[in-house]
Amino acid sequence: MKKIKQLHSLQKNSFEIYKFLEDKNLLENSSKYWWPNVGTFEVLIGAILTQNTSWKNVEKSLENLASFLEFESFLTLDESTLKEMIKPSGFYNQKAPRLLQLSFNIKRDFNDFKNFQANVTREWLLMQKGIGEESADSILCYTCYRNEMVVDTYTKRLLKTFDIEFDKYYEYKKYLEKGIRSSFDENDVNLIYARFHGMIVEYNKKYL
Ligand code: 39A
Repeated sequence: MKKIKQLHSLQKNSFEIYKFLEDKNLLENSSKYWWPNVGTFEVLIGAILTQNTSWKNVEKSLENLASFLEFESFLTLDESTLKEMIKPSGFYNQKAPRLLQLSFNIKRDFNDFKNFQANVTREWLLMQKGIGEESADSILCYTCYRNEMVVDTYTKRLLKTFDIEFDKYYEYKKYLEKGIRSSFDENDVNLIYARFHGMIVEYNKKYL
């Protein structure tokens, strides 16, 4: 349920917020989709490691994991080695077994990573231990190139500055997706969602 803080007619739709962010050149030093190495297994690992920590810490863990970032080589890691490698991004006692279990489940249900990318559903991801809505949408948007917008605490903080607040994750998601879907060609939506979320994160880091 939306908490109305100003007249509807004065409220921005999400495309106006997208344009407001675009004007600020927030992604001038980023890659095309903002998240590095989109479409790879590394993004899935990053989406779990970034829970409750900063991206700088995730980068340190990803550097430690450099030779295990391919799906098949990640499967060869044992839990204690993985814990050691992901220590910089915190909660390693939780994250290591969850990452390994997730990888085993991908192997069991999809056999290879390409098949996972093409066929995984949001429901499958949400059944995995340690994957909530934000991580599921990050994996779908940045690993699988799906039209799914990510909502996180940065999103909520930015929208609050425009007096836009909702109770539920899916209400934020629908609000953000609606303005973009009605303004862009269907084929461009994944890229726009990816950049929109990236701009929201960078705006928070720079201004909020
Ligand atoms: N918080 C974050 C990030 N900050 C990020 N980058 C910068 C590139 N990614 C990919 C995810 N979460």
